Amino acid sequence: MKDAAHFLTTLILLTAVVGHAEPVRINSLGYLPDDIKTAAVASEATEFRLRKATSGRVVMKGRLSEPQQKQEVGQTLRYADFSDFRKKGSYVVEIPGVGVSEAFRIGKEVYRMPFVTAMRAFYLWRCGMAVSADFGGQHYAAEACHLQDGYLDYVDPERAGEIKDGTGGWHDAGDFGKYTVNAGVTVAVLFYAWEHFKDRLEKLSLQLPETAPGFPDFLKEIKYETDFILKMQYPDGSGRVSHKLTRRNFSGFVMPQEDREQRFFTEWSSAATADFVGMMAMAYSFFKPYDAAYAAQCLAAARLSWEALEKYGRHDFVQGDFSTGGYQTTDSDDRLWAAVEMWESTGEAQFLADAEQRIATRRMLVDSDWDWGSVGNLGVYTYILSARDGRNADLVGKIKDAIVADADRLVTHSLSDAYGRALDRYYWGCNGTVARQAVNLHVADLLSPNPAYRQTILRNAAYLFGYNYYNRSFVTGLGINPPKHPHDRRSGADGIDAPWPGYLVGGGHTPTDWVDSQDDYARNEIAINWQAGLVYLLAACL
Ligand code: 9MR
Ligand code: 9MR
Ligand code: ZN
Repeated sequence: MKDAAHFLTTLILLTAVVGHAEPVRINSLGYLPDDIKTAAVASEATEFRLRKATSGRVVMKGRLSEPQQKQEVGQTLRYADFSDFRKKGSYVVEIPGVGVSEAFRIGKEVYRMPFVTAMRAFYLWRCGMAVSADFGGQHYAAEACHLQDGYLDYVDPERAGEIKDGTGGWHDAGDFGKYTVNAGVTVAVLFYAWEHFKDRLEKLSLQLPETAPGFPDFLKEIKYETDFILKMQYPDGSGRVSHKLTRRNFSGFVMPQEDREQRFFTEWSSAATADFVGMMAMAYSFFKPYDAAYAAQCLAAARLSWEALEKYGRHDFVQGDFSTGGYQTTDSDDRLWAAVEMWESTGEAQFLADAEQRIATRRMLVDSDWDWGSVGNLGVYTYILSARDGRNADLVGKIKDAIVADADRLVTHSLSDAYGRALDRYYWGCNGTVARQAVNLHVADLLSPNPAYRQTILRNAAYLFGYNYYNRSFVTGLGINPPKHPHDRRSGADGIDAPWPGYLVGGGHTPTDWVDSQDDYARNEIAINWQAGLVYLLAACL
């Protein structure tokens, strides 16, 4: 007790003396016992101390690194490395004369609650049913919304004014639209999380409503989306797939159930149709053990849309009357992914031939930096991890080399980045890519095990939760000083100060220009494709 009181006094004194001194940055979610553990500070100090958070007892002393100039953030940083300290508990890092970090934990469980919260964020995005959650002492709730989804005017002018069932699925982001292309990369990365980390995920309860009896919770949530995606196929039996289901323009900041403008199935696109094939072929494989009839329905739908891809050729989406999200993209990478998933799910030679021809003629075998607009990696990763026979051995070898080389580049960049971020670019939604690169790194680790790959995944997690220029988390409700004003209609409209929990915001367009402002949708929105990356990343850290 005496210790604790003394430590508190020291803390208060320190804070008073140093005022607005440099923060001591730390991984706010905490560290696994065998992590690389660092703190960073911009100061001339040379020593650091690790203290117990409660008693203040010093458990380790060490020297800071030599100063390192980090041009991207305009800072000269010194690092405390306490990787060797492995004892579980709560700690702070103190830099004498500068300040004390936030308290953090060392323990095996540090990623569990964040993982569950990030995955439950998908449930809270559900359209077409009431949702609610208790978090941080608040009760968040929305009523069933968009029950009139959607009108057929743009699919078949002769059926203008008629509604076909398009209810369900997740809202896309801070807006309430539903977009097939963005669903594609989202669903695929979530299925990857299940495939790669099943042993950990199947043990975790997500406390979801019973919308898929007999399914493990994690797959239950994905099925809520595929149930909806099935409804995006044209009603004419052609297999073409609507690009999106939205209003003509964006709504204001209202709760979803207050958004009552007409929403339309839009015209089809070949990218959306190919992504539909990719999602439905995966749904077939992953859902078959739990519901064979549903799985068969998914595969039949995938085959029909595959035929549409062959019959109709390339067809880009044109916005026309719409000003909601565009998600306009060429379809060659989407077709590659579709072909691989059809092969993986059926083993049929025609799909393998098509897939290998498309992979072999790809400009880059692996994309470091990828998202909804470039989904070829999904095909390449499924192909390389497949247990099926018959692949071209030469191509397999080249792909392995490319995946390892890509992961090595990510490791190298992460080690030189001020805060361990592996991605070297900044743009709308780049935080989602930082998270999604956990797929690049983990697949490389499966093919050619190297502890540096997992360490880089952990560094990216640390970056997103507060070990960064801002000393702030990018995920609502979690980590150090998280975003309070995401561009999210529910969070803006529900009368509760704290935003809906567990959501990753898009991030800055330069290393230092992020702002926590609701108006800044290009930097502070949330979105399912970024969130899926976050879920995968946290699953990898579990
Ligand atoms: O809220 C919209 C957001 O979800 C989109 O990502 C963004 C870009 O398409 O557009 C936002 O809507 C804005 C609209 O484009 C222009 N008027 C202000 C809207 C934000 O309130
Ligand atoms: O994530 C999308 C980003 O890559 C684009 O640059 C941006 C502008 O077209 O749109 C982003 O997606 C938004 C979508 O258009 C509408 N819903 C919100 C999405 C996230 O901001
Ligand atoms: Zn809705």
